[in-house]
Amino acid sequence: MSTIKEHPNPENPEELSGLKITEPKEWAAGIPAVWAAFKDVLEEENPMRGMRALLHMNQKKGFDCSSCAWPDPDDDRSPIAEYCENGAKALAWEATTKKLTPEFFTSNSVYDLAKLNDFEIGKKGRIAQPVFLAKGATHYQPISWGDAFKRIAEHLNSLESPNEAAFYTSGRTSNEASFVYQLFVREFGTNNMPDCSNMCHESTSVALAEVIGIGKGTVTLNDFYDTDVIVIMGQNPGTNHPRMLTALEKAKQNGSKIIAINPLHEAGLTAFKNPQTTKGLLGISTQLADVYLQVKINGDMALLKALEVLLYQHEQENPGTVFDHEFIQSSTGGYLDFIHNLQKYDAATMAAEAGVPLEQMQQAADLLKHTNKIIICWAMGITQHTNGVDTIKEIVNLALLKGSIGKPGAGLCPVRGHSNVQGNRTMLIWDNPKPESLDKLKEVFDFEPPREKGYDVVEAIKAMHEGKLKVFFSMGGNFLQATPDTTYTAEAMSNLKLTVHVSTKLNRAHLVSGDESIILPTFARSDKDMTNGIAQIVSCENSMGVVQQSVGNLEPVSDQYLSEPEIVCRMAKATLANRSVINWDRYASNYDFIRDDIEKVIPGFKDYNKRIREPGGFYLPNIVRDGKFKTSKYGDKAEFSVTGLPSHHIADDEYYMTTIRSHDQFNTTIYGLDDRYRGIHQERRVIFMNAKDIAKAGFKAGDKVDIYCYYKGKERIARLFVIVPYNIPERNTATYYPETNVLVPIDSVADKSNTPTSKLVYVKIKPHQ
Ligand SMILES: Nc1nc2c(c(=O)[nH]1)N[C@H]1C(S)=C(S)[C@@H](COP(=O)(O)OP(=O)(O)OC[C@H]3O[C@@H](n4cnc5c(=O)[nH]c(N)nc54)[C@H](O)[C@@H]3O)O[C@H]1N2
Ligand SMILES: Nc1nc2c(c(=O)[nH]1)N[C@H]1C(S)=C(S)[C@@H](COP(=O)(O)OP(=O)(O)OC[C@H]3O[C@@H](n4cnc5c(=O)[nH]c(N)nc54)[C@H](O)[C@@H]3O)O[C@H]1N2
Ligand SMILES: [Mo]
Repeated sequence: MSTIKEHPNPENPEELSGLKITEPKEWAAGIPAVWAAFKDVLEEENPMRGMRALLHMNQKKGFDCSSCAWPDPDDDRSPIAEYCENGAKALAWEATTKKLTPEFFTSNSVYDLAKLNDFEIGKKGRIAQPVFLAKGATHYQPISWGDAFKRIAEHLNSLESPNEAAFYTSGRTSNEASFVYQLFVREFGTNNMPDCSNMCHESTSVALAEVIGIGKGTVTLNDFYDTDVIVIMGQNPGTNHPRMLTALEKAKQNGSKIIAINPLHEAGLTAFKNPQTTKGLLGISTQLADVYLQVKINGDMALLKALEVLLYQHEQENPGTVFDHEFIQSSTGGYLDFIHNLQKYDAATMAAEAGVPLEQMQQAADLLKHTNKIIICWAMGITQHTNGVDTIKEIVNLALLKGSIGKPGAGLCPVRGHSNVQGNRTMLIWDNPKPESLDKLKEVFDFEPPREKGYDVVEAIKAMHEGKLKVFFSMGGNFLQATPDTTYTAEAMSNLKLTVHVSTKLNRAHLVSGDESIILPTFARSDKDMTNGIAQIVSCENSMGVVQQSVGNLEPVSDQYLSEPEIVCRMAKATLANRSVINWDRYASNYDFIRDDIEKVIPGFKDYNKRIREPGGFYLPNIVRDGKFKTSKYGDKAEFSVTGLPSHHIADDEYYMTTIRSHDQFNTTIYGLDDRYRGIHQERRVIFMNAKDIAKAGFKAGDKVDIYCYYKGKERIARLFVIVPYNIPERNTATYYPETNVLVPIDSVADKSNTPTSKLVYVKIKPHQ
C-alpha cells in the first residue's frame, strides 16, 4: 500500500513568494480587466488560437465558458466579447498548446511533481495520453486506452460489492456525459456518486426542495432588469461571476437598489466600470451597493431576523402595506408559527449579533418595505456553514413575507458555481436520487437500479479512510484539494486500491493516489470533439435553468483524447460486458442517441435534439416560476420555517476564519498569485485580519504566523501565512482556499446537507515556527 509518507506533499509547499500590498480597489473591472483578460491568452505560445476561441465563447453556436454558471443573455449577445476576464483566464489555461509528453512523466517522479505548488503544476500543460502509475512505482508511464479500461474493469469486477467504488463528478461535465455516467454507475450497482455540489450549493438544494418544492433558483436574467431591490449575500460576483456585474449595472440603470451583505468590502459589490462600454473604459463607474451591511462571519441569520423584525414593525404600524397577505394566505403555510417565533427577537439585539449598526439595518428595511420586486442572491458565504440550510430557509421566509417569489422581477437566485453543476444534478448525478427518478430509469432501461443512498463527499472520504472504498473514479475535479481536512483526505485516498481521474491537466489529486492510479485525458470545452467523425454537440444548464449547446472550435493538442461520454461508454462496456442491457457503442457513436434517452427519463427535455440546436437553447420548466409550490407539509403551498440562531463559543485567543477565492483562481486551479481587487499581489499564503485584533494579539502587519484549529480536541495546523491588516469585522479572519483546507475538520459539516463548513473554522494564530 502506498502511504502519504511516500508522497510527502498532500498540501501546497509551505513557502512564500514575496507579498506586495496595494490599496484594495473601490470598483471592479475597467481597463485592468481588459488587460487581464487578454494577458494570459497572449502569453501562450499561440495567442491566435486563444483569440479564435474567445470569439466563439458563449456565442449561441459556440461553446459554453467553462468558468462559472452565470447565464448568457437570452437575446442579444456581444459578437466579439460575451465573456469576462476570468472566463478568458479559464480559456487560456485549457487552450494552451503545451502538453505533457511521455518524457515529461519519465523525467518527473510523482514525488518531484508533488513538491511543486498548484500554480506551477497547472502551468505544465495538457495531459496528452493516458498514463498509469503501477503499484509501488515512482513514475507515471503511458498506457493504451484499451489496457486502461481493462484494468479499471478488473478492479471494479473484483470488488465484493459495487458499493466499494465511488464515482465523483466535478461540475464541468456535460449533460450527455453526466447522464451516461450515472447510468453506468447505477447499472454497475451503486449510488456512490459524490459530487462537487456536496461542497457547494447542497445546502441550497436541500432547503429549497423542502420549502418551495424545487432545489433551484426561481429567477431569469430578465428579472434582474425589472426589479426594485437586489440583495446579494455571501457572494463575490466581481471575481466569481463577473458577468453578473453587467446585469447589476443594467438593473441599476433601470432604477434598482442593491443591498450587499458581506464581511468584506468587495470591490465588485461596490462599483463597476463596464469594460464593454465606452463609459466604462473612460473610467466612469456605476455605483452598485446602496447599502453595504458588513456582517460578521455567519451573522447572516441574525441579520435576516433583524430585517424581518423591522419589516414586521412597519407592517404593524401600517397594516397591509409591507407584507403580502394575499400571497401569504393563498400560497404559503406556517405563517403564524413563523410570526410567533419572530416575536422572540428584537431588532437591536439581532443587529448587534450580526455586527451591523441598527441604522443601517433600518436603511435596508426601508428599501424592502414598499416593494415586492425583490431578488435575493446568495452563494458560498451562506451555504458553507453549519446552519447553511436554515439560513437559506430564512431567506425564503423573507421572500414569502414580501410575496417576492414566482413573479416578474422577484425571486430567489442561488448563484451556482461550476458551469454545469446544476445540469449534473438534473441528469441524476446524486448520491440520494429520488425514488421516482430510479423508477423511471428502471422503466426505460429495464434494469434494477440500486435504491440505497450512496456516499456524498464527506461520507466517501470517511469510507475511504475506514477501508470501505477500494476504487475511486473522478470525472474532472481535484478531490484532494477541494475537500476538507487535506491530511485526513490524503490518508483516505492512499488507502484505495485504484484511483482514476478523467482530466485535462495535472493536479495534486493525481499525485496522492491509491495503490494504482490512472489518468485519462479528455477534451476541454473549447476543443473540437469529432468522436466517430461527427462534430459532436454537448449541452449544459446554467444557474437559471437554461439548457444550451456547447461546441468547441479548437483543434485538440493531442490526437489521443477521448470525450467524456466515450470514456464512460467504453468503461461501461469493458466492465459490464454482456451483463449490460444498454447499447454503449450507440451512445458513443452520436450523442443524439444519449439525448434521445435523456428525453425519456428526465422531465422538461422534450424534443431535446431539436431544441438544443436552436440558438440560445431552452428553459427547463420551473414550478415556482409558473406560480406553483410543492411541499410535503403544505401541499401546493410554500412553507414558512421556524429557525433559531447559531451558537458560537470561541476562546479569548480564538478567531473565526472564512475561506475565500482570490481573483486569480478557479477553485483549486491557480491562474496567478494576485488578488487585484483586494490589493494582494504575488502571494496566496495570507491571513486577512482586523487591525485592532493584530495589535491586541501583539502581532504586526507582515508577521509570519501558523494557523491552528483545535476542533474537538484534535490539532490541525496550516503553516506559514503572512498577516495582512484588512477591513474585516473584529475576531473575523479570511484566508484563501485551498491552502487552508487542512484546517477544515472532516466532521464539521452543515446540518442536513453535510456540506463542509468551509466558511467558518475556529482558529488560533501563533508566530510561525
Ligand atoms: N473566477 C472564478 N469564478 C468562479 C470560481 C472561482 O474559483 N473563480 N468558483 C466557482 C464556484 S464552484 C463557485 S461555488 C462560485 C463561488 O462564488 P462565491 O460564493 O462568490 O465565492 P467565495 O470566494 O467562496 O465567497 C463568497 C463571498 O462570501 C463572503 N463570505 C464569507 N463568509 C461569509 C459569511 O459568513 N456571510 C456572508 N454574508 N458572506 C461571507 C466572502 O467575503 C466572499 O465575498 O464561483 C464560481 N465561479
Ligand atoms: N475551503 C474551501 N473548500 C472548498 C470551497 C471553499 O469555498 N472553501 N469551495 C467548494 C466548492 S464550491 C467546490 S464547487 C469545490 C470544487 O471542487 P472540484 O470541482 O473538484 O475542483 P476544481 O478545482 O474545480 O477542479 C479542477 C480540476 O478539474 C479538471 N478539469 C478542468 N477542466 C476539465 C474538463 O473540462 N474536463 C475534465 N474531465 N476535467 C477538467 C482539472 O484537472 C482541474 O485541475 O471545492 C469546494 N472546496
Ligand atoms: Mo462551487
